Amino acid sequence: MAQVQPNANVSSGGVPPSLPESVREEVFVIIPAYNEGEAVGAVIEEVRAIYPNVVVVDDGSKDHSADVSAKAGALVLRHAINRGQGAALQTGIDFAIEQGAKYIVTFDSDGQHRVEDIPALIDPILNGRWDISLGSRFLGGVENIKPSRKFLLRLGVLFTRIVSRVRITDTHNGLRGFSRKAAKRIHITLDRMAHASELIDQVRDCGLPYGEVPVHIRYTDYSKAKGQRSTGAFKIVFHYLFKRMTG
Ligand SMILES: Nc1nc2c(ncn2[C@@H]2O[C@H](COP(=O)(O)OP(=O)(O)OP(=O)(O)O)[C@@H](O)[C@H]2O)c(=O)[nH]1
Ligand SMILES: [Mg+2]
Repeated sequence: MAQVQPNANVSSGGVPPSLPESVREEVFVIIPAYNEGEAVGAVIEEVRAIYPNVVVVDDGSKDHSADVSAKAGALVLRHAINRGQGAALQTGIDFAIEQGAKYIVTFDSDGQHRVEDIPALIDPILNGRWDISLGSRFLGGVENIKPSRKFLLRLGVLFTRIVSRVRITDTHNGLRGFSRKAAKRIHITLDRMAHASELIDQVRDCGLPYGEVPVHIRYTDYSKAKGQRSTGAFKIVFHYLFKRMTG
């Protein structure tokens, strides 16, 4: 049986609060959105104040997410039907590569992520330390999370440790950074939420160094009402294991 991988590298802090303008212009921030019309505009404005290249992938929303995103200055790609967060991320990553992105950040549209965390994701890539930064709320911080969600996320970490044999501290965190080289090696095939586990397997196997970066996640009343149900965890495990057995 394969050995459990040693703990992933961890960023030790000391990261500058902002990146040079020349680097910021090479960053593409990919924001998947599904019925996030209420929150996505403010998220885009906050990100665009610092990172000009913001790509929203409107995942077949039935609300005005796409219009709000375009008004806030994002480049908007649309799925004609709702395909899931995994599919939305892959669409955004492919587009960013095509556009010549040097660094790619994935960032949620429900207001849970902080723009201030982006330099810490890019810095180790910029300095050649690794190619993939995985955000960790358990190394950084998390506000207003329900204990039941925290427990499920911890179970997810244990699942990843046992099944994928990767020791990281926050498997289902959508805040990540990739070098162009790494983004080209990632091919998400699980359209819905199980993509996070598939992604970790690809990170493990892609032959590039990776590490974890402390980030802060804030759960708001809006994001809690809009976010995942705990029962979704069963679907994630089922989709992921089915793919592993058949794929
Ligand atoms: N739920 C859902 N989100 C999608 C979909 N496609 C894209 N997304 C976006 O993916 C991001 C993460 O979705 P969430 O449902 O908040 O998932 P999460 O943050 O892992 O879960 P919570 O901890 O419950 O917030 C959000 O920006 C969504 O708008 C989809 O089909 N369903
Ligand atoms: Mg969320």
